[in-house]
This record gives sequence, C-alpha cells and structure tokens, in this order.
Amino acid sequence: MTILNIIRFPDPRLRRKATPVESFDESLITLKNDMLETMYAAPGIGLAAVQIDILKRFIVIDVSEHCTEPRCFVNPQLLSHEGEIKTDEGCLSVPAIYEPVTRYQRITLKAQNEHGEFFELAAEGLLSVCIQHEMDHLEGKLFVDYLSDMKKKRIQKKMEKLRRETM
Ligand code: GNR
Ligand code: NI
Repeated sequence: MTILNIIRFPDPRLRRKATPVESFDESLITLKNDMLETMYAAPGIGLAAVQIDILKRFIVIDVSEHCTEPRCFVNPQLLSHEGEIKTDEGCLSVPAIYEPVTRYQRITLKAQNEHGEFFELAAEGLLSVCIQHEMDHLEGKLFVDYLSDMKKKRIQKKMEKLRRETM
C-alpha cells in the first residue's frame, strides 16, 4: 500500500471538476486501499480522489471511532436532503483550520461501490456532513468557500506562509 501526497489549498488543482468513474477494474481497488491508508495516516475521516490529484468521482470515508468502518462512494448522487446542521469542519487540504459550516442534517444518496454495484444510503450527522464535504471536492469546492472573504483570505495567507516554511 502507498501513502499518497495530499494537495493543499490554495493549489488550483483542487478547483477542477472530477469526472465519472467508468471502469471498475483492479486499479480502482488499489486506489481505494491507497486512499484509505492515506486517510487513516493523516489522520482524517474522509478523502476525495481530487485531493491526491486524481480527477475521478471517488471518495473514501470512515467516521467510526476506531477506524473500523471504511466506506467508499463511487459516482455519488444526492437524492434528497432535510434540515440543517452547523458543525466545525476541517480539511486535509487546509491543515489545522476548523470553522463552522452549515450543511444538510439528513441526506439520501445513490452511489456505486468499488465493483460498480449501485446502492442507496440514508445518512445523518457527521456521516452526512462528511459525505457533503467530500462531494463538494468532486466539484472543486472547499469548505473555506462558505466562509467570509476576510476569513478565507486570512486562511490563504496562513497556508502560503506554512508552505514557504516547509519547503
Ligand atoms: O478529516 C476530516 N475531518 C472533517 C471534519 C468535519 C467535517 C469534514 C471533515 S472531512 C476531513 C477530511 C477531508 O479533508 N476530506 O476531504
Ligand atoms: Ni476535505
């Protein structure tokens, strides 16, 4: 297995739109395993392929306490949503920043698994928030886009400084 490099805000590559997964082959299983390993090592509760420079509609998530419930969503589509929930969000592409974002409390979605089989899922709370955060990545959207321009600019400055210091 391989730990992959996670692209950081404000890298423009995070702004590209991911394209549907069409071939369900062995390389997708490898991608799933590598992304899970990368996510657990970070550590994080979700990772979109866009974050590791792969422009595919592919997401892994594990919101369980002991990292025992890895999930994978291929070509996810939101079917319905209900209510609102405001929670602090972070992103592996925006390290060490946590800010409140309002999301849907409950969602239902349709997706495929790594073998191409379709399934539907109802999610609420943290899982719902995490799925919405990851689906945003597929559209080139980041949680900092929901913040005020002032906050976003401040975070961008911080990230650019961090980059200079670690290069
Ligand atoms: O690790 C992560 N934690 C998190 C916390 C609250 C809301 C969303 C997330 S997702 C994030 C990992 C990540 O950046 N996924 O794209
Ligand atoms: Ni993220």
